[in-house]
Amino acid sequence: QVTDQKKRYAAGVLKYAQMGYWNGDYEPRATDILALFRITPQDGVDPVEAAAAVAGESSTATWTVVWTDRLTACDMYRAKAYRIDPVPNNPGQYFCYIAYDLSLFEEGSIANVAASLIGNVFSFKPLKAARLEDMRFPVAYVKTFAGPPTGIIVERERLDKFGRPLLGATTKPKLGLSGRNYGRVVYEGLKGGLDFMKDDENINSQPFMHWRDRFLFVMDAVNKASAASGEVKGSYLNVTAGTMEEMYRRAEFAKELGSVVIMVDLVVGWTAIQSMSFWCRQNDMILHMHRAGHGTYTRQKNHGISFRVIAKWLRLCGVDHLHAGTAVGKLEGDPMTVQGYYNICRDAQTVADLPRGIFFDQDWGALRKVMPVASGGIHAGQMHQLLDLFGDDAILQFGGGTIGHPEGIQAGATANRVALEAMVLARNEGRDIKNEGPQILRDAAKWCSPLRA
Ligand code: CAP
Ligand code: MG
Repeated sequence: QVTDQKKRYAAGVLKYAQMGYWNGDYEPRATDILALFRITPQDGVDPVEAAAAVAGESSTATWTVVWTDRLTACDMYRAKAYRIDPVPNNPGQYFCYIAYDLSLFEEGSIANVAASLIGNVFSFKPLKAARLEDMRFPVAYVKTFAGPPTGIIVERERLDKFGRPLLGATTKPKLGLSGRNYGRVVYEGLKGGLDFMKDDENINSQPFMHWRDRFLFVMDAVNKASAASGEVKGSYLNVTAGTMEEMYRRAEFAKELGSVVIMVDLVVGWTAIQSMSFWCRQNDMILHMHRAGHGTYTRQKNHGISFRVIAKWLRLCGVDHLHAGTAVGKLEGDPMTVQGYYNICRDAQTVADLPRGIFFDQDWGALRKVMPVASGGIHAGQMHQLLDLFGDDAILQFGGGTIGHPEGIQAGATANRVALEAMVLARNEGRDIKNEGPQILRDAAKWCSPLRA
């Protein structure tokens, strides 16, 4: 193998490898940031060279040796591709492992991590495709981030809700309701038994309902439903806007009205998310994160970025709720892979788990835990599957599955709450909810007409 590699060096095929971006003997250090890319080299491109090129372009290299390299500690600063494995059952694809020295990154900045890791490599000619599958952050780097402002434990204490998943619903239709009608939907959903209502991703401040009207009517609904039920309730007020100044203004108003939670969307960008997280920490607010657009780069199996990487970045950035998929419902998702995302959100230490798509152990260094959100075409009839797949520390969110109920919104919310409580009770009594779930639901429906409907 070594002779073969020497020959290829001599033939000039392994340019990036020759520049020092491949080191098959390298033992990653505990302080290195590690990345796993799935690469598909172009026909005729040596996989070692392709891996070295990814390491090069995501750290210090450009397409040729430059004189100024020698003015830096270039041996240390070069990322090192140190391992490459063919991807089972996918001819032409390779898993390549790359180690980065900690000093290549700015403390507490996902924008900086992203600029390196996904900056150039995805349009690089020697590769047909590249996908960032997973990353391992050393605790030394994790501790440069503040993480979730509230976290699962503090959120449950503030809400005074324990021992079951939380329930939510996205107000529908997505666009077009006036403030007053919007508030009515929120009131009915919360009064019927949900813990949270949610603004949709594309509700910001449109001509049919300006943001202040929405906030006023929503908070009126939240306060009335809380008073009527004696429970703490909330509605994720989406503060996503065109500038940071405007987002802060909206968040301040939400706080002034007594909201426990605000929402931003992934589309605002990494730095904006970190800034909103900081604001939430200062103001004792829960931060809900919706992930609009993620499918444009997370869904392809051989190109783009895995959502597990996005989830890791978001936990570092500091969000409290994160849409992480369902595996049942209207959107694509494999149950084991989705469970892997939930583990990233909720583990104190994430352990490598290949069937769930997790390649590295990850020590979260006491960063708080993110509450994963299951949403997208789910309804009360799937309660046993959802509870079995995700356990208690999750938010189950039924938009159409509440507001589409044949007897109305409040009935939809009640059906979901009763289905959930029946299922939690059955599980706590030791019943096999996975298999007996439909029967448990039918039994509960005998006493609950909204569930029966
Ligand atoms: C769900 C939803 C959410 C998706 C996002 C929608 O509505 O409001 O945006 O769930 O997906 O607009 O589709 P329904 P994910 O409950 O009516 O389906 O949670 O996977 O990021
Ligand atoms: Mg939505």
